[in-house]
Amino acid sequence: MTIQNVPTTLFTGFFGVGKTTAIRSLLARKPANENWAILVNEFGEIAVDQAVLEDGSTNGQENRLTIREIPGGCMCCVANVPMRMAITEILRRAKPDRLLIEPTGLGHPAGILDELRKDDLKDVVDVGAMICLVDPRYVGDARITGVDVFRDQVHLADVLIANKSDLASEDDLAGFRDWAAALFPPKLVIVEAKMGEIDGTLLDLKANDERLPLFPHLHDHAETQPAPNIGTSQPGRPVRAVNAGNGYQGCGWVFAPEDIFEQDALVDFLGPPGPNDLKNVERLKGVFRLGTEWILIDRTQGEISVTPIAYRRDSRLEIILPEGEAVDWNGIETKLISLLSPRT
Ligand SMILES: Nc1nc2c(ncn2[C@@H]2O[C@H](COP(=O)(O)OP(=O)(O)OP(=O)(O)O)[C@@H](O)[C@H]2O)c(=O)[nH]1
Ligand SMILES: [Mg+2]
Repeated sequence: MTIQNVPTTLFTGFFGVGKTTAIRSLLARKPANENWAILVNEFGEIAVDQAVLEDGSTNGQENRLTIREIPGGCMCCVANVPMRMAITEILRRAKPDRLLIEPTGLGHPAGILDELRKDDLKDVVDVGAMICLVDPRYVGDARITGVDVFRDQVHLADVLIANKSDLASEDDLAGFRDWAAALFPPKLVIVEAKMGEIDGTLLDLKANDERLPLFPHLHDHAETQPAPNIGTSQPGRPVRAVNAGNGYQGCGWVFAPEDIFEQDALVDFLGPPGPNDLKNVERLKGVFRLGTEWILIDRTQGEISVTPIAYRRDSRLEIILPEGEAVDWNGIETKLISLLSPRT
């Protein structure tokens, strides 16, 4: 059976704005008879979003959902897992009715769109309206709006969502509305949302193929590095991988499934504010075993949340900081190991 014109939606937006949350919200409302496939691409080498998305699929429909992670940088530049191969493979395996793609917060939407619209993929996927989530509290913050990748995410989007509207003030939302209304070319849809609860019909909107990137060169300068072989963790001896690029640096750890953490000590350490090294965290997320229970710890610049999670494979953590921030990954690892419950 040839696979053709699979409706495909790209979810863009900066680190921690709520892309995975929006996909989870849509999954919770997925028609029971539809197969969906999700491709998630993370900046760091240690993937956490897959665990979060699997958690959202506990409505008895696991067999109608296929998730694939591409860790370690921009998905169309990762040398050892070319994006087209990943897409072809997931489509062949899942034969989905719909494909949702979440690039990293620093993903170059133009590069990804180019890949989706050329050669063999152009008939296989039917790319719909691009959905970009923004945090209305930061549309006036030049540290974010001045970043070329962010500007292209917004510029190329057909649908603009002000997510986290519950955390924004009326002034923030008014600022967002003014900013969004002034964008050119105009957006098809501009909406406000909380916890990524967006209307499912947005997935069926057509893209405006005439939107051209402001910074087409961005993609050309992306680094392409093969993912490292990080080996296998042993109890009390995690493995780790560092990653850098596009103005950020990250480190991720995988702990052995036997390793057990204690929630309060972990949350105290991971902040905010956390130790000096972690004061300027851009993004931190991890899943941890606490005996029989497991939790997701999710920290953005300003907030941290701790929630139970159904994932049960291994404890893993990914931390991202702006490049140039002094950070002692060895020291953080030693501290994390010291937080493990003694083995009996
Ligand atoms: N209060 C509030 N929290 C939200 C909202 N949307 C998402 N969050 C929380 O923000 C954190 C980050 O959400 P994610 O969905 O993981 O963000 P993301 O864009 O996928 O993050 P990356 O993939 O790391 O770039 C999580 O703790 C979410 O629960 C919202 O509308 N309101
Ligand atoms: Mg995500």
